Amino acid sequence: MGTNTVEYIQEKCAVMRRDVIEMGYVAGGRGAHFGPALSSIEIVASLFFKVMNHDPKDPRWPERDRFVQSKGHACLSYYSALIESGYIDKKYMSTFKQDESFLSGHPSRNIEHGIEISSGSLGNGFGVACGMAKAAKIKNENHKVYCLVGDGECNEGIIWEAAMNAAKNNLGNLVAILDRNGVQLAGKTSDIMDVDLAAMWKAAGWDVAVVEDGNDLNQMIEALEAMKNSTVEKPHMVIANTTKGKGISYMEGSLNWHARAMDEEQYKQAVSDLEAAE
Ligand SMILES: Cc1ncc(C[n+]2csc(CCOP(=O)(O)OP(=O)(O)O)c2C)c(N)n1
Repeated sequence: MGTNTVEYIQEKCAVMRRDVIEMGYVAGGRGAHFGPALSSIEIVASLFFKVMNHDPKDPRWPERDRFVQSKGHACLSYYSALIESGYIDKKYMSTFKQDESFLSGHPSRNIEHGIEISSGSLGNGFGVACGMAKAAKIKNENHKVYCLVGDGECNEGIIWEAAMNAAKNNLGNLVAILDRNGVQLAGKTSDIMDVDLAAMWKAAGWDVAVVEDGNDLNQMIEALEAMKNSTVEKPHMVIANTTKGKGISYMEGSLNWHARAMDEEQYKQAVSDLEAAE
């Protein structure tokens, strides 16, 4: 995956945004987490199409890098990456959130389709990712563990317990990415817990980098590659400033599109926004 050009990954991002809209619309009245998925597209695409060492044809390859989407409610960005990289056939898109589908509203462990762990209870996936990195280190395995967390998710106590433990264990094989979109479920992140996240992660003992625009593919890839190649024996944190709902005019930065059902008119507008951007 490491040889893909930025232009190629940019095209993948466009297709992934379209996949998010198609799957979310299929969910009908059950609704979908559109905003959290759309802010994280460039983060997930950078990992799956450039940074991570993995093989969609061999999902159980022991040396594969692991990805954990701790902000599991944003599963549509994860599913779109798994679809576009070949872990999941496109025919399953129409089953999102339907009864009996493996494409549930939060990721459910399914190694054959590239889903390493179940997640959705905020903070939990991050704790598991820290444990996976520690296990790899104990077993002298060379793969890395990448974990996507949300900024609202950092309000969870479990995050800090796991973060301090990862630093204590010098988990240089762990790279977390914080999707700093500034909006959580119940409001703006700054209105709920107004903290300096970079300072907090540094204080917890992590190697921290900040990406000015996490929806800019070049910036995202550069930061992730730097952390991947870093020899610093500390867990790594990339804080990516992003826009919730990125790419859809009426969703960008909105408090209304954390999760909800999409009607036909909104669907048509979303498709037209994406087509205009191409
Ligand atoms: C333990 C737990 N508490 C509450 C929730 C409900 N919940 C789902 S998403 C969310 C907000 C997450 O915000 P953030 O981490 O900023 O992610 P974003 O949606 O902005 O990407 C909340 C409170 C949950 N999933 N798990």
